[in-house]
Amino acid sequence: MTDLSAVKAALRGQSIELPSWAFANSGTRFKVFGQPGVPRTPQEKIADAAQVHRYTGIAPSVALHIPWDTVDDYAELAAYAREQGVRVGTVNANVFQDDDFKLGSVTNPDPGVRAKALDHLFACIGVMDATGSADLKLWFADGTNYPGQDDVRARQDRLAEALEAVRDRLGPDQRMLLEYKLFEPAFYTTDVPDWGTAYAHCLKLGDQAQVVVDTGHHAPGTNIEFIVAFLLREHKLGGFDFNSRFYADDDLMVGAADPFQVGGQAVLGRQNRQSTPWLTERHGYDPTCHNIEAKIPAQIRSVLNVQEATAKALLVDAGALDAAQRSGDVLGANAVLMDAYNTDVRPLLAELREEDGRDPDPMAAFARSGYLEAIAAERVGGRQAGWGV
Ligand code: AOS
Ligand code: ZN
Ligand code: ZN
Repeated sequence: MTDLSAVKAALRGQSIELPSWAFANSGTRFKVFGQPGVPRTPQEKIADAAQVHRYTGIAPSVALHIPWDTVDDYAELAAYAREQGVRVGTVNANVFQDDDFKLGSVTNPDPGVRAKALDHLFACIGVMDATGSADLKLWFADGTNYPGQDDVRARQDRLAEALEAVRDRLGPDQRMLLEYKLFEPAFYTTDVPDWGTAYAHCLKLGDQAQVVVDTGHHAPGTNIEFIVAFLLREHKLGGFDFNSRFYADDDLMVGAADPFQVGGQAVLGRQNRQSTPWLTERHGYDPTCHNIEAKIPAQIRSVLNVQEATAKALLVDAGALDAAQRSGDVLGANAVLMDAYNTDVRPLLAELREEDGRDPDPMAAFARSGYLEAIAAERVGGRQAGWGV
């Protein structure tokens, strides 16, 4: 039997970090569709993210992307976030949008370009110092497009050198989170293509380095639950970029392609007898591609999808599952999971919100609030996420 008050307590401890750039205009290389009222400044992105937290209660921090969120005074930005009821979270480095980085950033064959990339990573640590952020997220677009283009092994050496320099610059309470991605924008080799590569680098770097699992960054058929279980066991799971993945890295709403996978990962967190990753403070998600749907409601929907998956994971009867597994009862073990997965957790979550003084239906409450209409009237000239900012 599952103790519902313990489930609620665990859900109250959940926090999901929102990406600032998800609130700006975004799109694909084919077209960026503008939306009315999109933020013009980092402050407006934070204000929008704060709306998601206001209606869900589980999105209390906002990840920055530098230089997309460049401001003169980062301490002031952090204070502004606090006034809005949220805080600055992970700082995402961007070493992929400068002409100099055409052949790579920290793995570029040119030492001058590598130094420039490293300087940017150090600057991001400066932003962390000023905002109180504990985490630096590193995703590199580095790789090659053609066999023979560069020395793949030498690029690993350059990567290791840069990562060590970053590690040495971190404060004692700061972490570096290394994200991997199978392909794109490089199409022949990617310098951090998979969890194994990220893990190998992080292992050498020590305790302050951990791996980020972006759920959209794998080949079709990859068992992400296994990766999560492995990294949890090694204490190397730094966080998630929640994402969907119908075909490749689509950055659509969390769980849109495979709701069971999100739940499965939460379950694995429990099976590993650690708090689920969703219940730690350090995870975020990265849906940046709300091109055709309104951004704030899409973020609310994503956050709620993760919350529902978490609730299902918490409802798994751990005792029954353990007994079934130990006795080799394959069907029984699977049935325990499916019982939890098939539970409609929406009434439980509505009750939780009401107990906490929130509207039981965050989507409807936000729609009624008039916020979207207000920003559409107030803000003119909102920009695309990053590019040109
Ligand atoms: C890119 O595919 C990654 O998911 C990164 O997390 C990236 O920094 C983010 O999507 C913003 O572009
Ligand atoms: Zn990502
Ligand atoms: Zn991605």
